[in-house]
Amino acid sequence: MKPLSDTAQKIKNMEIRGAGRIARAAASELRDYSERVSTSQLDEFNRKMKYAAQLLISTRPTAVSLPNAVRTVMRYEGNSVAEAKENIKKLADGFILNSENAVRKIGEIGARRVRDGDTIMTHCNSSAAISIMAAAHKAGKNINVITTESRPRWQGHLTIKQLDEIGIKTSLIVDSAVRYFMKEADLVVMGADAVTANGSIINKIGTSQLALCAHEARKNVIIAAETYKFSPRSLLGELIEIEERNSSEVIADEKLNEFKHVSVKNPAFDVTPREYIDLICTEVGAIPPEMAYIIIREYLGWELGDMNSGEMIPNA
Ligand code: RUB
Repeated sequence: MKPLSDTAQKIKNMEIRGAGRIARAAASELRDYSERVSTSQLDEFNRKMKYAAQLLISTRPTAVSLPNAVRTVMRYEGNSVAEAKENIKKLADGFILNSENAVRKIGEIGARRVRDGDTIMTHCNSSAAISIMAAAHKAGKNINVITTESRPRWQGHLTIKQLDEIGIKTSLIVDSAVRYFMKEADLVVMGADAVTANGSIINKIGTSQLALCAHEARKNVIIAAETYKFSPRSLLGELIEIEERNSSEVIADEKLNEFKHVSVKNPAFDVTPREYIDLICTEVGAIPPEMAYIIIREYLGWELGDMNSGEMIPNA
């Protein structure tokens, strides 16, 4: 398979997954793809870059980090193909470096909200959320983590492996046990695929029921999210598309075919309203969800006019 379609396929089938990793993989593929485009005609080069950008964006619809990363790289300029390639490399490398630094910074900021002896409940597998736990552990705080399995794709198994490697004590629970164990948790820390202008967050299916349980039990919910996960298009009133994945992730096709009246619903993400979120921890500070609009305006550099232009990459 060609490297561009190979990367697109890996993102689609979740070999590369997690909103931050997806974004970095797309930026790095655009850079490498641009190197491989052999034309000296700028028009043709631009056309091919747009094709690659659209292909990468189409792989997964929910993680806003993906179109935001692609758009960052596609802001390239240059009067020749060579100049354009150089600029693309600079933008892509800059995005990747900023992204890695952002995850580290979120850890440092978020760890201040974790007290010695705390038990943290988490869901799915978020690098940004784990960065907070790792930083708290590194600071010498004795923490325990309760991790959900995160069916149907079992991302909780990735989380327990990562936490185990760091040396953090972790309990693995089934997704339906979150309310049962909420009494043992001091706070909830999770990641995000998207943050909307009104401060809602979109993350792995089950995030909203965990946040609701935490709210009921008066436990704080911290969402770890880099600024490039905020959705500029939500300012235009657009809703984030929730990815619906294949039924075979939930039940084998042969088993499902035994039934006449059964269908499977498999949304990969859900929306947690801002009422259930205490803090969104970004690399530029820990903010209340109500401040999401400011992040979009100040840090993503989006203007409404910009969004209405034909150059707009969809769904960012
Ligand atoms: C992953 C998921 C993660 C966010 C944030 O879903 O919901 O919580 O993407 O991850 P999937 P990170 O496994 O379907 O991609 O903090 O690593 O960006």
